[in-house]
Amino acid sequence: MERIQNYIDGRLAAPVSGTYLDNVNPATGAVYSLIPDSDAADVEAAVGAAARAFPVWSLSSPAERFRIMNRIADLIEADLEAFALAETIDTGKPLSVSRSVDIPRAVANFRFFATAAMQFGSEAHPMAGQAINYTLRQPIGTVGCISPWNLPLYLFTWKIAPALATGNCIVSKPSEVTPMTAYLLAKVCIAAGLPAGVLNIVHGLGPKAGQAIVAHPGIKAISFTGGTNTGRHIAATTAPLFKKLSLELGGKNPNLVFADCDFDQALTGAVRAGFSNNGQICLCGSRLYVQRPIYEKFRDALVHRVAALKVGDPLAADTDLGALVSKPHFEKVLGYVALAREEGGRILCGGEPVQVPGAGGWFLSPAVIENLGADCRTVREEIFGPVLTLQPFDTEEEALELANGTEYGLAATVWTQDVSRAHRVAERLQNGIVWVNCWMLRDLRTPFGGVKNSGVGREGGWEAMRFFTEAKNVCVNWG
Ligand code: TXE
Repeated sequence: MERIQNYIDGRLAAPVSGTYLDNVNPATGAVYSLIPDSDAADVEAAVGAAARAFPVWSLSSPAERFRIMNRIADLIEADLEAFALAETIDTGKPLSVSRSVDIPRAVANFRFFATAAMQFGSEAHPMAGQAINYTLRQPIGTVGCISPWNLPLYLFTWKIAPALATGNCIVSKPSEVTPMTAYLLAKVCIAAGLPAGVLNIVHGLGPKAGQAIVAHPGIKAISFTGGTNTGRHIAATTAPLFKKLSLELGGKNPNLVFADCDFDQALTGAVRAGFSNNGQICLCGSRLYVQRPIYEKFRDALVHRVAALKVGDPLAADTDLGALVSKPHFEKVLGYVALAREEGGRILCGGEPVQVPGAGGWFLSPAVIENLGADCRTVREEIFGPVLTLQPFDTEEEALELANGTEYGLAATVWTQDVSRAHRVAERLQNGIVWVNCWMLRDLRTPFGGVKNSGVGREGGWEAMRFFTEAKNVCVNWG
């Protein structure tokens, strides 16, 4: 049985405790590897390594960081099939998705922020005849990056890349549910010649290894993606330590389809937004609102499309939806389908366990549920699975009230061919991201994050470069 290792001080290392946790393949339900059950001792070693590496790494040239980050990207690309297979076995998502989305995006993260390192600058403010102010943007020191299981390497590198590009050293922890691609990344970093201690990867449980990272006084900033409750706990831990904090949390995203939309475009978009990655993306459009004149036609066409999605072996080329990521998560999602029934929902399709021949894991048929009011828990709480709620609306005002009516505020999608309505609605939606006539169209230069219970801070582009640097104003009097 393969034993995943931590990556500390430039070397692969067993956990200090010597204890390991099972790593399960969700498509088969079988343990297929072991991950370190790391604790504060491992984090302490990682923080020490990062502190030793910081003086040299922080003064490395942007060109050197550009070179080595692109080398890492090259080596991931060269081994894309192995990364994609590891991602699929860890997460249960179709291999076609790992191959076309997750791993290429991790490569893009390194390349994008390698280039940002070469372009990143700051501003100066002259005081005519008297002084000049200039802003120094300097790396923070050792930063903590903690990521979730849904897009493992994609979200892990989305944090690590800007932290490296800005000259920081890192103590990171991927989700214990999906550790394998981070382990492969550690091997790539060694092969790429990343200096020892610049990046450290500590595997293990959130409340144990993760908490040790969040609470360590030597770690000056935390970039976290995960559940809202966990984010709340991390905020409470870091606030008294005055750490910089970026929280990318949950979402319960509205998808507004107006009667004047491009029907087929909106229909395809609604299926993608609702069921990509089995609905296990914080950006998924899990609350679908359709304007009444086209509601029944849209509903029937949607149910037909969703019912045709193939749930199956993630390794099969024609699989649309693989396994959910774990048994506990499968049971959580199934619990919400039962709750929807209790709340008066009409299940139009799906919501049932699926027995996939030859696989023993956790598969669920994608569900579309109507007749749930705005105050239902099924409509208000993040399910994070293949469960889409559907409701008609009449006016733009009503659509905005429904869309803004939850504690979350991450992403919203609007389908309309009325350009004025598009801008008017986008301005009034309480979200960090609004897509019009598209979904998940991503430009890495743009700010990324949510409002309300969807998080604090922004990732992406210069926002990420600024998060991982301190701005020092130097004022030189020459008058
Ligand atoms: O998140 P967790 P999980 C939502 C989604 C999902 C729920 C739980 O609703 O069902 O969150 O998912 C680490 N100190 N999103 O279990 O538990 C943990 O080990 C430090 C939305 O993935 O928050 C893992 O590495 N770290 C989200 C990471 O935090 C701690 C994507 C996330 O785990 C910790 C994923 C602690 N006390 C889930 N407790 C999005 N916005 O994309 C846990 N961790």
